[in-house]
Amino acid sequence: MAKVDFSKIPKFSELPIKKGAPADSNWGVFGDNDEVGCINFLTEDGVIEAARLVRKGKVFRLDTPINYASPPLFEREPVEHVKKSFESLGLLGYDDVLNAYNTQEGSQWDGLGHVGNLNARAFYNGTTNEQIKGSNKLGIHNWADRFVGRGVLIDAFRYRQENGRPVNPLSNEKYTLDDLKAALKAQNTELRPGAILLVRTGWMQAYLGTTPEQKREMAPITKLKACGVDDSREMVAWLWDNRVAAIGTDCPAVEPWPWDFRDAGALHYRTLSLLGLPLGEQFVLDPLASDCADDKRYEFMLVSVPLHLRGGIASPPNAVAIK
Ligand code: UVW
Repeated sequence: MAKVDFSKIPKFSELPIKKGAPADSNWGVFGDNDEVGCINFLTEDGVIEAARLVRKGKVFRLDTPINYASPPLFEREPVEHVKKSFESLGLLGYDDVLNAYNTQEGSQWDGLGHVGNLNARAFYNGTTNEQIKGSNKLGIHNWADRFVGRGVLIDAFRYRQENGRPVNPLSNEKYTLDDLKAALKAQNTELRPGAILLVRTGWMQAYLGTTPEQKREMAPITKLKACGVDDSREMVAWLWDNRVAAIGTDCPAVEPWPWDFRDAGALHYRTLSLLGLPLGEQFVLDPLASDCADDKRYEFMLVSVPLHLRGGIASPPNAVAIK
């Protein structure tokens, strides 16, 4: 992890800094060859600061169990878990084999090779489609030992509920920037540079409360409706100006679903391809949120160890929050 001089990072209003780079992109800010994007905001000092937040010894797993969604959302394949036996070799033992494992079947970080910018026809930092297809450029392996820092939870679902404006998570309602800021204020939580931001939208709790039949009905890409975070320019300006290293949510797409793939203003494009900002989806945040509400501490150490998959597009977060 390199040292980052946060005072030298340009403000959103100063972007882009590189000639020819798309509007609102940070391409070149971390160097022309950078492949980790906003994960650069996670520093050694930040890890030490995060470790100081561990006071109770409580650990919260943030990933769904593999195959939790039945069927998986967005028509992703279910995993077939086979226990391969070695009995024929005289050994009473097994290996696991996961057939058709899609790294986005449940909780996931979207890596920087997941989507490219429509207008520039390029991925983060100008990476070409050919490079994504034919090399390990922008692969998830670049984050394998980098994803540790101060986690901050915004319980936006609770905030909206307590303020008499409840969100229906199984609709495409959005949480605005004002909602997030107001929830932070109500929680008395500060967003400092290098935060791994988690936003509880209430989707996971609502989804888990549906019947198997309802889950089957809502899973197809054309049927799913889910709440999420507003895709506005102000939202990404705020994330960038606060030096947020990653944003993870308990909903399927971070932004409300459905979003229009042809809309260059979609949050996926604004974050992953223009800012190199990781998006996290389908996280398990309810037990953590309940603990934060109890002790009024919405900050913790967050340790995420993405798959060490060279060139990988995405990964289960393999994440824990430690308080
Ligand atoms: C979508 O928006 C389809 O979500 P994901 O990042 O999982 O592709």
